[in-house]
Amino acid sequence: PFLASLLTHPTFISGECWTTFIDDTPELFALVNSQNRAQKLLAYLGDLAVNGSQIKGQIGEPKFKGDVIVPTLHDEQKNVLDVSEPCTKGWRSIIVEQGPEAFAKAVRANKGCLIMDTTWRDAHQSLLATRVRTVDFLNIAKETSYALSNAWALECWGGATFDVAMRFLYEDPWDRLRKMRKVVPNIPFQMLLRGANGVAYSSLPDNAITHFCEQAKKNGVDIFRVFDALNDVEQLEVGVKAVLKAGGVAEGTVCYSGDMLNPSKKYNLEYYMGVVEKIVNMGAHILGIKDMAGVLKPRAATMLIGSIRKKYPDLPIHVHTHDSAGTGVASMVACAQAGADAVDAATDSMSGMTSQPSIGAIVASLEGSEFDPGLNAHHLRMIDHYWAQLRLLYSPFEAGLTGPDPEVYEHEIPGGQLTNLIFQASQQGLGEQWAQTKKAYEQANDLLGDIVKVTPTSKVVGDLAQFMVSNKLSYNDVLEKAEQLDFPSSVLEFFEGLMGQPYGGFPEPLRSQALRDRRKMDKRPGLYLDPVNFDEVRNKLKEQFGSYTETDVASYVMYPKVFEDFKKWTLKFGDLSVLPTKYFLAKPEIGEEFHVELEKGKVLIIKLLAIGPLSEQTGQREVFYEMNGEVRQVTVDDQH
Ligand code: 3PY
Ligand code: ZN
Repeated sequence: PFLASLLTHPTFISGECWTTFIDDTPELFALVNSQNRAQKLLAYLGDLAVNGSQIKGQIGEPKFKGDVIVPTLHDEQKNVLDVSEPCTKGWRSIIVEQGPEAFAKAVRANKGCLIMDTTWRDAHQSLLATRVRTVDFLNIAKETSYALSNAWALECWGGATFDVAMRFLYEDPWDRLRKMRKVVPNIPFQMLLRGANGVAYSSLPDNAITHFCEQAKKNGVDIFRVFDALNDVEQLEVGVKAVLKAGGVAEGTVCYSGDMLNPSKKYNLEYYMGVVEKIVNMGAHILGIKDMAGVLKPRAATMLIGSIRKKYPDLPIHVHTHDSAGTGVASMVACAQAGADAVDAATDSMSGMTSQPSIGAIVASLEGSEFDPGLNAHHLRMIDHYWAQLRLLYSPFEAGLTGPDPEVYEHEIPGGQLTNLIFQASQQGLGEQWAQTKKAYEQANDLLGDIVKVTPTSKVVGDLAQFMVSNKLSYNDVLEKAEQLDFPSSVLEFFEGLMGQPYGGFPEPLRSQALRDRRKMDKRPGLYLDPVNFDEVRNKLKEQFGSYTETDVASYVMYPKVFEDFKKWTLKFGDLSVLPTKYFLAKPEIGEEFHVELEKGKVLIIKLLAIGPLSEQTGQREVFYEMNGEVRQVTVDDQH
């Protein structure tokens, strides 16, 4: 078709000046570009048709086979709400027009307890292995801008979504952020930043964090929840300072671990109040309390939030939890009553268990009280109809949880990790081993000195637990054989000090016996690491990929190998974020027609016609598609 367009183009026919032809006729090259994209897309679809989905962690095909229906919202007079343009009313305007301090003041002055909806980040991270794709947020974005216009924020970025987007979904996380921002201009966007670890699994040079936060703010993040997995305030401060420099709202966060109500436990009220004081002194705008495992019982919530509220009457408090033991709603209600300004919840069909507690349940519990979050319960239910379908569409990533797990009070496994570990155990057919893993996790935590467990330290405990189970090592075996054992690399990194300093110090002699002649950092790692040479990175990317953006630079600095692999993948298959999830995860039926919008106004109508026989000589198959009425053929290596 390119040649045909060229040969029939009037300028070409007229034989006029060829040298300006290229510049004056961009439509031909746009055509080549979209044909290239279409060809790459077919390469992916062909591969999927022959070899099945290669998406890591996918078991089977989606349970949802139909077309996802986007619900209609109604206003108070029961008229259909026009959502052709996103809603413009919401808390974000204060951040944009008056800045972070004004936002902090305004939310503190607000009477009710606001809600942050975590559906776009933590809920799918904790239930569906972080696999929800950009297109599925965008399809409900405008409706969400109305239904949640009075929300504190949408948590929609950071945490594991950053690397999973590139690693497993072949999407650019920055592109996701920019696209979401366009269609939700009114609700603050919140991200999760792992302090000096950025969105990676161990510390990076300080200037990497500064650059990352600057880019995140520029591309659409408003509020940054910054935590350190060990509550190491020096590590935390690296993140908070970077956010302040970027002009973002800094939510300095203390991670809640153990059981404050139990006097024999390591982390008590005094400990938490000490960390809070340091966070306040850092200049954070908001205080975050992060209960990553869902072990903050309602009575502890009352005590903790009540004490902080009493000491800091002007400090906005925002609480995060998981519903692992089933107490999430009760705890969040207790937080609201004790003086929290905002609590976290997820849309009903993506809530509960390892996810956040249900938004509908919290709204109903606070309705009509002085803590009413000010959300429209009917609109929330409509949005949830969409997510109920999506939950089934992503069923291949379910961990198969069936109910709350009060054992979390013992093992303290964070929500996101719990599903991951169950998933791994079930994938290996090790149901029995799962009970052992939970026990081993508890023992591994004790061996490491009862540390605060959240990414990346939770991975350290999890890796040690799996190491103990697979090598049949008891607690005592680890202590006795430490000098001979080849510990997992995350454990060694933790012992080196690459994740910061644990409260109460490292366990000795285990640390020295495990490290042998490896280094020991007794200060924060950023003081040992050379700063990133950004010009060097830019040159490297230009050389390797021809061009780069500043957000590519940030991705590369955070995850060099993952970014390179992602770029190579897109060179092969193009930008797959446009493909509806149903056809990203499974092949269509023969003859089934579907649409892909490559870009605005450029729609491909695709139909799978046939999958050819296996060629004994080449090990390949021909796959035939119809694309916008033309038959197209792709040759695919059969991996079976
Ligand atoms: C993350 O760091 O990704 C988390 O969700 C921690 O809770
Ligand atoms: Zn969480």
